[in-house]
Amino acid sequence: MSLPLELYGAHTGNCIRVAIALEEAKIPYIVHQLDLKILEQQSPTYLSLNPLGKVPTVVDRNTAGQPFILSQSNAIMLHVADRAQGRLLPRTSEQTRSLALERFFYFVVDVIAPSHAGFFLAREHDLAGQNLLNAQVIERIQFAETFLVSEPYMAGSTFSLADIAALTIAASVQNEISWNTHPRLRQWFETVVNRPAVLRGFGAFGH
Ligand SMILES: N[C@@H](CCC(=O)N[C@@H](CS)C(=O)NCC(=O)O)C(=O)O
Repeated sequence: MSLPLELYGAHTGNCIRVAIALEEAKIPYIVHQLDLKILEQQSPTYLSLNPLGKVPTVVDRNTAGQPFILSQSNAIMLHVADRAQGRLLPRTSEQTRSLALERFFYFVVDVIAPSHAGFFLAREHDLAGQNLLNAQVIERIQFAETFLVSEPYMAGSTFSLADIAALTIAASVQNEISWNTHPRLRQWFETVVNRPAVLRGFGAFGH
């Protein structure tokens, strides 16, 4: 039997996406919670795992106990999907898998990345820049209404990594989304946000 995977992180979107992926994949894991406010991510012990001092980091050990370490949330999600026997990335055909990756990267690159950039602009008091990026984020989330015209999930008939990426960013700006004019998006959000594994993933770091 393999050892539980160890997830180091905090209550941030990058870490929560990983926790949801692990929950959906039914992979046993242990949480090591870091307090970013007191810079636990800069402790020598943590830096020995992730020299960049960022969260998340996972330590996945083989049966002999040898550690395999990853510290990019998106790479971790793909690693989890590889172990999830099709639960997070469909294996029915190359096209269904590629479409799931297309939509996953849409949310990661075109929505989550500008949202992070807006966060840094706000820290520099560049409110105009932050507002511009924030408007782009909302517009692009709402564009996902078109992904849901004939399928219930972001990349087709089954829940995938694309839904995990979409739902954490949608949850973080849910008061700014025009739900009434995007009924499919609303229906999708209400369904996925209440999945038991998603609820457990959101709660993995407290709150
Ligand atoms: N590329 C990394 C980014 C990780 C990242 O920026 N993590 C932030 C939290 S969302 C962090 O560790 N912040 C603490 C710090 O910068 O000290 C990933 O997606 O895993």
